[in-house]
Amino acid sequence: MFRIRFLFFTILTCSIFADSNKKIEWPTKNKENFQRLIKEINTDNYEVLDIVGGDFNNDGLLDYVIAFGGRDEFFYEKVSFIENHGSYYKYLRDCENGIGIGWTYSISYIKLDSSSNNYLEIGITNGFSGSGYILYELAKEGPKEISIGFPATGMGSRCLEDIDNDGKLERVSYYRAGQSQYRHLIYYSEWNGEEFGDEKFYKVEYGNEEEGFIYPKNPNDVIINYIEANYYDLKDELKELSYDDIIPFEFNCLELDLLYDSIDISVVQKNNNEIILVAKLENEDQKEKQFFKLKKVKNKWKVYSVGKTLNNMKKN
Ligand SMILES: [Ca+2]
Ligand SMILES: [Ca+2]
Repeated sequence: MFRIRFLFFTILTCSIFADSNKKIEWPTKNKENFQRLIKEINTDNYEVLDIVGGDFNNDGLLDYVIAFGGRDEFFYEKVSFIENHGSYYKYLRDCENGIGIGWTYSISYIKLDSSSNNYLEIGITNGFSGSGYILYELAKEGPKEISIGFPATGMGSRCLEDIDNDGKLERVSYYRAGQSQYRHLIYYSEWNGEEFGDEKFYKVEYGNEEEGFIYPKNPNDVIINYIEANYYDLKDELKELSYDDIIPFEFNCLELDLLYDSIDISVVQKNNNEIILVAKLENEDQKEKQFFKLKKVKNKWKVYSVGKTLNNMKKN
């Protein structure tokens, strides 16, 4: 069950799960020396789950990153770096997992841009709702962590990919946002040669079958959708849900993901094509009230006006 859930999640985002049937490519040169070294490093008698070769120091010789495991066939227990000196191999050190949570499960040799710099990327997951990466460069003493990408909430995914196909990798973040739509918000940051810059909004991706915005059927759902879209600043959704122009309002959704459970929406006034509802949010941290007037246009409920009190509703 656990594995199915994880796979389902990763398909929606960007991570590629380690292939358990992957054939291990052992180096062919100085093989005995290499295997002896592996035995020395592998004091806990793990299985070798993966070997990735790459010329990290640009000396024309392939260096190797070895993933050891044993708890199951997917997750790594340790990842070791071996430098190729031509006539012999030298163990430098293990790749630290500075994030200290979750499990690592994939290794890749990557370039972030057209420079000669080479990096190692290790995939990491908390096992159910979050996945990310750890990025290393090769320092003299061994692999050095230079960037960790993992969603702060533990929900969502961060990965390195070239979203605009310009040959440079961006750090891309996917967050599941709200419950009124099955949507992921996608943000990206550019690599400037040393670090990833500020996160910028990229786009919304809908995970439903239509892969698009689904207009909510009843007034309550319109309001929840409107509150979420306002919170995440999703202009297209707000526009779609508004009768006219978008009406700015403040509704402090500290626990937005729990909105469906904690919000109370009730009808104040109603006729065939017009309805006024009040949304109340009340818990330990907050107490909020917001009135919404909706009008029916071509069988869709649209937000006509919004206000903190019934007599003070804004209409743009
Ligand atoms: Ca090398
Ligand atoms: Ca790019």
